[in-house]
Amino acid sequence: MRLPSPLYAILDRSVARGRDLPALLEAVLAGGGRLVQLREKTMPLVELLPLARQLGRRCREAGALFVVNDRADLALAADAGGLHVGQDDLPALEARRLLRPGMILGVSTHDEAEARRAVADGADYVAIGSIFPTATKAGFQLVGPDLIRRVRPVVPVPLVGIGGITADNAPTVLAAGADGVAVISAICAAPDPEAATHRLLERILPWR
Ligand code: TZP
Ligand code: MG
Repeated sequence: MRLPSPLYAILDRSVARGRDLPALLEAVLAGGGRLVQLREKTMPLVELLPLARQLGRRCREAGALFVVNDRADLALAADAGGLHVGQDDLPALEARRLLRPGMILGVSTHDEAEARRAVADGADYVAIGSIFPTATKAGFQLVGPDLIRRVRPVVPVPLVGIGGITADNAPTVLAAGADGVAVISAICAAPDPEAATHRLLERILPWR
């Protein structure tokens, strides 16, 4: 599997400065983003499901891949294109068994062993982080770009760096061997999320 875009835009209301997620998604799409994740940790599922369906529909219309974070039930119910799980979520092997054919599965990892296991368990891509310090995830584990360098030769699926990534440092992550970068605050907290998306892509695309 090839990522549809080297920029993975993660929509998270908690850093979005009061903007709603449909508005943020419009900005991301207008800025050229084509790989989008819904990351929402606190909204009751009964409200989250219609929101996920709305975002997913809009992504499909725009030719973007829509991935749901954390919850396989939500990804399935919302007809998302994929699911992203961390080490404390439903194990990748179990998630893979639940997903429909064609849905993609991403797994967050923090060391080489986790990355290898993710692939063995059916991950279509592996996220590695936190690459840089970040204010977005409490208790983040700092791994640095060096972990990408070490995992790259042993993992055959696309690798995505995450954590503290900006337009300025994204090239460092790609130079270490990542296929893409995932960002939350660099887009969601930006004064102009459309311009931020565009600028990130501008910095990233020469590395493809
Ligand atoms: N996993 C590792 S770091 C991180 C996650 C979800 C937070 C990334 O957020 P930001 O704002 O792009 O640093
Ligand atoms: Mg999770």
